[in-house]
Amino acid sequence: MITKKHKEMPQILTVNKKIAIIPSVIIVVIIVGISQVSLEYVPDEISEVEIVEEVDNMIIMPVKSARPDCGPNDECYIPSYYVAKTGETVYWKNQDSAFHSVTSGQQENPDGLFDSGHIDPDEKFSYTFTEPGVYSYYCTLHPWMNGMIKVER
Ligand SMILES: [Cu+2]
Repeated sequence: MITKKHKEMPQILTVNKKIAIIPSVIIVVIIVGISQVSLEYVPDEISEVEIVEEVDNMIIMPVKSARPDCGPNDECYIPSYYVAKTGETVYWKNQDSAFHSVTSGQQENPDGLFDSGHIDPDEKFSYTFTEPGVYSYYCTLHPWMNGMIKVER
Protein backbone atom coordinates (compact mmCIF):
# COMPACT_ATOMS: atom_id res chain seq x y z
CA MET A 1 0.00 0.00 0.00
CA ILE A 2 2.71 2.46 1.00
CA THR A 3 4.85 1.76 -2.06
CA LYS A 4 1.93 2.34 -4.39
CA LYS A 5 1.34 5.79 -2.94
CA HIS A 6 5.02 6.67 -3.40
CA LYS A 7 4.85 5.70 -7.05
CA GLU A 8 1.84 7.94 -7.68
CA MET A 9 3.47 11.08 -6.23
CA PRO A 10 5.93 11.84 -9.09
CA GLN A 11 3.18 11.42 -11.68
CA ILE A 12 1.03 14.07 -9.99
CA LEU A 13 3.97 16.47 -9.84
CA THR A 14 4.69 16.19 -13.57
CA VAL A 15 1.03 16.81 -14.41
CA ASN A 16 1.04 19.91 -12.21
CA LYS A 17 4.13 21.26 -14.00
CA LYS A 18 2.42 20.91 -17.38
CA ILE A 19 -0.65 22.74 -16.11
CA ALA A 20 1.54 25.51 -14.72
CA ILE A 21 3.18 26.07 -18.14
CA ILE A 22 -0.16 26.84 -19.87
CA PRO A 23 -1.05 29.99 -17.79
CA SER A 24 2.48 31.38 -18.16
CA VAL A 25 2.27 30.96 -21.95
CA ILE A 26 -1.11 32.74 -21.97
CA ILE A 27 0.33 35.60 -19.89
CA VAL A 28 3.24 36.02 -22.32
CA VAL A 29 0.82 36.07 -25.28
CA ILE A 30 -1.34 38.72 -23.55
CA ILE A 31 1.70 40.90 -22.73
CA VAL A 32 2.98 40.69 -26.32
CA GLY A 33 -0.51 41.50 -27.62
CA ILE A 34 -0.94 44.55 -25.36
CA SER A 35 2.50 45.94 -26.25
CA GLN A 36 1.76 45.60 -29.98
CA VAL A 37 -1.66 47.26 -29.68
CA SER A 38 -0.26 50.22 -27.72
CA LEU A 39 2.51 50.65 -30.29
CA GLU A 40 -0.04 50.77 -33.12
CA TYR A 41 -2.32 53.26 -31.33
CA VAL A 42 0.26 55.99 -30.67
CA PRO A 43 0.63 57.24 -34.29
CA ASP A 44 -3.19 57.09 -34.78
CA GLU A 45 -3.82 59.37 -31.81
CA ILE A 46 -1.28 61.92 -32.99
CA SER A 47 -2.79 62.13 -36.50
CA GLU A 48 -6.34 62.53 -35.09
CA VAL A 49 -5.30 65.44 -32.88
CA GLU A 50 -3.71 67.16 -35.88
CA ILE A 51 -6.89 66.97 -37.99
CA VAL A 52 -9.73 67.76 -35.53
CA GLU A 53 -9.35 69.51 -32.22
CA GLU A 54 -12.20 67.96 -30.22
CA VAL A 55 -13.07 69.89 -27.10
CA ASP A 56 -16.04 69.26 -24.85
CA ASN A 57 -18.85 71.87 -25.10
CA MET A 58 -17.16 73.44 -28.15
CA ILE A 59 -19.09 73.71 -31.41
CA ILE A 60 -17.03 74.35 -34.52
CA MET A 61 -17.98 76.37 -37.57
CA PRO A 62 -15.71 74.50 -39.96
CA VAL A 63 -13.80 75.64 -43.03
CA LYS A 64 -16.14 76.23 -46.01
CA SER A 65 -19.28 76.51 -43.84
CA ALA A 66 -19.95 79.70 -45.82
CA ARG A 67 -20.78 77.38 -48.75
CA PRO A 68 -24.21 75.66 -48.95
CA ASP A 69 -22.61 72.19 -49.20
CA CYS A 70 -22.54 71.78 -45.40
CA GLY A 71 -26.30 72.38 -45.09
CA PRO A 72 -27.81 69.06 -46.26
CA ASN A 73 -25.51 67.05 -43.95
CA ASP A 74 -25.98 69.36 -40.94
CA GLU A 75 -22.23 69.97 -40.87
CA CYS A 76 -22.24 73.77 -40.77
CA TYR A 77 -21.98 73.67 -37.00
CA ILE A 78 -20.13 70.60 -35.68
CA PRO A 79 -21.88 69.07 -33.87
CA SER A 80 -25.11 70.63 -35.14
CA TYR A 81 -27.03 68.96 -32.29
CA TYR A 82 -25.47 69.23 -28.85
CA VAL A 83 -26.85 68.12 -25.49
CA ALA A 84 -25.81 70.38 -22.61
CA LYS A 85 -26.52 70.35 -18.90
CA THR A 86 -28.31 73.20 -17.17
CA GLY A 87 -25.77 75.87 -16.27
CA GLU A 88 -23.29 74.68 -18.90
CA THR A 89 -21.45 77.22 -21.01
CA VAL A 90 -21.35 76.29 -24.69
CA TYR A 91 -18.64 77.71 -26.93
CA TRP A 92 -18.74 78.23 -30.69
CA LYS A 93 -15.51 78.68 -32.58
CA ASN A 94 -15.30 80.07 -36.10
CA GLN A 95 -12.64 78.04 -37.92
CA ASP A 96 -13.72 79.38 -41.29
CA SER A 97 -12.17 82.30 -43.15
CA ALA A 98 -15.59 84.01 -43.45
CA PHE A 99 -17.75 85.78 -40.84
CA HIS A 100 -20.50 83.75 -39.17
CA SER A 101 -23.03 84.27 -36.42
CA VAL A 102 -24.69 82.23 -33.70
CA THR A 103 -28.19 83.67 -33.40
CA SER A 104 -30.99 82.04 -31.40
CA GLY A 105 -34.28 81.28 -33.13
CA GLN A 106 -35.09 80.24 -36.70
CA GLN A 107 -33.86 81.72 -39.98
CA GLU A 108 -35.27 85.26 -40.42
CA ASN A 109 -36.88 84.83 -37.01
CA PRO A 110 -34.49 85.57 -34.13
CA ASP A 111 -35.99 85.02 -30.66
CA GLY A 112 -33.60 87.43 -28.96
CA LEU A 113 -32.15 84.99 -26.39
CA PHE A 114 -28.61 85.25 -27.73
CA ASP A 115 -26.88 86.72 -30.76
CA SER A 116 -23.14 86.67 -31.32
CA GLY A 117 -23.15 89.23 -34.11
CA HIS A 118 -20.52 88.63 -36.78
CA ILE A 119 -17.81 86.33 -35.41
CA ASP A 120 -14.39 86.92 -36.97
CA PRO A 121 -12.31 83.98 -38.22
CA ASP A 122 -10.65 82.14 -35.29
CA GLU A 123 -12.86 83.97 -32.78
CA LYS A 124 -15.24 82.40 -30.27
CA PHE A 125 -18.68 83.07 -28.85
CA SER A 126 -20.15 81.53 -25.71
CA TYR A 127 -23.52 81.32 -24.02
CA THR A 128 -24.49 79.80 -20.67
CA PHE A 129 -27.77 77.89 -20.70
CA THR A 130 -29.57 78.32 -17.37
CA GLU A 131 -32.94 76.78 -18.31
CA PRO A 132 -33.68 73.27 -19.63
CA GLY A 133 -35.23 73.17 -23.10
CA VAL A 134 -34.51 72.91 -26.80
CA TYR A 135 -32.84 75.90 -28.43
CA SER A 136 -32.42 76.33 -32.16
CA TYR A 137 -29.96 78.80 -33.62
CA TYR A 138 -28.70 79.84 -37.03
CA CYS A 139 -26.27 82.06 -38.93
CA THR A 140 -27.71 85.39 -40.12
CA LEU A 141 -25.30 85.40 -43.10
CA HIS A 142 -25.83 81.86 -44.42
CA PRO A 143 -29.39 80.44 -44.51
CA TRP A 144 -28.13 76.85 -44.68
CA MET A 145 -26.38 77.10 -41.30
CA ASN A 146 -28.63 75.73 -38.55
CA GLY A 147 -27.94 74.13 -35.18
CA MET A 148 -29.72 72.97 -32.06
CA ILE A 149 -28.89 72.77 -28.36
CA LYS A 150 -30.83 70.55 -25.98
CA VAL A 151 -30.39 71.55 -22.35
CA GLU A 152 -31.09 68.81 -19.82
CA ARG A 153 -31.51 69.11 -16.07
CU1 LIG B 1 -22.41 81.67 -41.55
